[in-house]
Amino acid sequence: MTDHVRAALRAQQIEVPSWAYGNSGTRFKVFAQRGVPRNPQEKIADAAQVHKYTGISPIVSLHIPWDKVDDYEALAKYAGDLGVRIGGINANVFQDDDYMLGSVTNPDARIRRKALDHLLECVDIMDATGSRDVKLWFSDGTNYPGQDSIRARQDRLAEALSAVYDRLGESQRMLLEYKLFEPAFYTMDVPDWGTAYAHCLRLGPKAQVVIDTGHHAPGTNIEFIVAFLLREGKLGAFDFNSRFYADDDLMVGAADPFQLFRIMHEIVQADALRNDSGINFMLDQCHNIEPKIPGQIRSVMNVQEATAKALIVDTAALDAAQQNGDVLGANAVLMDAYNTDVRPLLAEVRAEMGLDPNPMAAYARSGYADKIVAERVGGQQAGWGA
Ligand code: PSV
Ligand code: MN
Ligand code: MN
Repeated sequence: MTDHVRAALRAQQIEVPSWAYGNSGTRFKVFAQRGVPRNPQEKIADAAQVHKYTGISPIVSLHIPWDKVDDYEALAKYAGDLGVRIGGINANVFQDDDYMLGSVTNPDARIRRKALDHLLECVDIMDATGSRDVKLWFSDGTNYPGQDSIRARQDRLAEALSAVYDRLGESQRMLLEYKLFEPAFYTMDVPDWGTAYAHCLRLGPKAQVVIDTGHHAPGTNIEFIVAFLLREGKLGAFDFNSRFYADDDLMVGAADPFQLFRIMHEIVQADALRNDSGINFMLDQCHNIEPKIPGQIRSVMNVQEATAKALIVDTAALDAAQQNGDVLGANAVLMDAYNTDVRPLLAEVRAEMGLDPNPMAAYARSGYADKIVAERVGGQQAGWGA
């Protein structure tokens, strides 16, 4: 396999979420697992294990206040000592009683101010951790026609976003995440990529759109959105996960590995895999019934496999078939890559990186799972899905 494919695979970086290591579940039940982290430090330690065995996940996103600590600089140093660094800061303006009718779009100015103060606090935390991105997802919306003015809520949203934007430092960015529905069921205030894109466009170059792969209507062509936003320079990040029905937050690549390949194909074709492309490849998942660290390792490997398949697409043959209007030929070029077993290639790449060729087996052998079960009593809930 050509050197550039191997080099791209060695350089790839995937950011893991701190909340994937805590207990999570559905509204019906959170099943507690033994050995889960009791604090942000232990979540970071678990994330460092994922990096230790995959070699391509050196960044951990935080969610505030789930990961609240007194000293964020010290937390960043702690992460660094474990060989990882703190990435995106995810704001949380959806878990307070005050936010029942919205956070930044709430009709009550006092509650809007409280939500905005939290978003600004997240930027302060970025200053301390050296993070580049603040990720904004709003549960804001309405459940019934007439409940509130759709237009006024957009005005309130724009006002809050602009206040956060103005607070960003030179090299900091704001990532705006959309979601079709849930928890609001009639209108969400940021329901789709078009709404997120329009707000980001008005704000300026430091505002970018996040695609959470679980946040669309069934059947939505996500790779089209990827291609469009890439072309406009407005794709800031992914929240990768997979879904069978709605926002399932299952392991990326589990439900539809072909979709993941099609997404990575658009990324590779746009030369956007490079770490300086400004696209943050994050996971946003919950491991409700599977063990968490292996769940993350598997997920990173799934993204890596889709990436490897996208990298081995015969671009010259694809171009030629497309130019010649050879519909079946072009499709065959893509399917050839997708149907290639890239696991031997990835095993070789890992060996080149000084890693075990089989990250799942290496972690299982390491004894870390038994160690945390013995050491940690009373693990924390992820903060989600109680
Ligand atoms: C909302 O469903 C979301 O995808 C946002 O990214 C939140 O921050 C995250 O889930 C929490 O898990
Ligand atoms: Mn998300
Ligand atoms: Mn989600």
